[in-house]
Amino acid sequence: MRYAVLVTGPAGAGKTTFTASFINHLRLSKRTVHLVNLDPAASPTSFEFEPAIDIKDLVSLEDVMGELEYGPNGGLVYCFEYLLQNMDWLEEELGEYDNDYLIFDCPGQIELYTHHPFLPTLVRNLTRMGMRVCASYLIESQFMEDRYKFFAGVLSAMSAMVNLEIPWINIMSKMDLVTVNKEDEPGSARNGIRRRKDIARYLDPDPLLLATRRGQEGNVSNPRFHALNQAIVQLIEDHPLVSFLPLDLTSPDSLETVISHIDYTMQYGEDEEPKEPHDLDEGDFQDLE
Ligand SMILES: Nc1nc2c(ncn2[C@@H]2O[C@H](COP(=O)(O)OP(=O)(O)OP(=O)(O)O)[C@@H](O)[C@H]2O)c(=O)[nH]1
Ligand SMILES: [Mg+2]
Repeated sequence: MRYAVLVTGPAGAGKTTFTASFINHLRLSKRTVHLVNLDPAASPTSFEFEPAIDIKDLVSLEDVMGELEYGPNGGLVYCFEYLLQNMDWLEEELGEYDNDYLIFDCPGQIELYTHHPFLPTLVRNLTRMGMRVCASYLIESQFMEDRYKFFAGVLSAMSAMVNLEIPWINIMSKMDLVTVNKEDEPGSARNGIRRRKDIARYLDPDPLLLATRRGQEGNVSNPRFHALNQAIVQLIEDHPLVSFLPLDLTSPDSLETVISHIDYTMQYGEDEEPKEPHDLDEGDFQDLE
């Protein structure tokens, strides 16, 4: 059986870094894992592990920009169109990996997750090839510093989930950057220090975070936004699709918990009993009310 994990999410969310830690962890557990680089703009120095399959062998952003005079964004879209037309190239490359775990490091272009047909087509192809596919979607913990940015992240995750319709894990990355203040100090969130209770409200998004503080942060005093916020609150309340697993790469337990959830959604190791994911209560940031 082959397993494919797509590592997705907006620019700079920590996809490439997570991918490397993921591979490292699986290799230490003596599992066969390979990196597939799908980012035509990735620099060769950004990888800790050599990709087994690299989209840049088919098409690179640098060449597209140089030869066809595209800008960086148009160039990326061109690269994906090109890959879409050359799926047989990818299929051929993937053919060599028979019984393996493949981790796909995806680019950070948000268009790719909201409306571009590239990822749905890729998923259809992988599924047709008999792979079990799941996606992880990373947003970084700094998104919790600004509730509007955070809900934009939640909506982007929802939109990507609906677009792909495959088993899905949302991850709050870079949790090492969040310092937790146990005291209920007023204003602590504004200084980048959060209470554990607050963090729990973000990991399992509490739409009231968006509704109750209207106008208090200065940038949404226009009443028209109130109606919009209410509508978004309702959407998130009615469709609670998104919750986040915290990922702190400085903690091996945290990484292991996230990986156990990914394994579980794909029922990794079909001949074994399905494994329960690690209990989230072991993590640092849950259920602290
Ligand atoms: N503190 C901290 N920094 C991180 C972590 N993960 C990534 N970073 C930093 O965040 C930046 C972006 O990380 P990448 O892994 O390249 O992010 P990416 O999502 O692959 O970025 P793109 O491919 O450009 O979309 C780098 O400077 C990393 O060093 C983390 O867990 N903790
Ligand atoms: Mg990257």
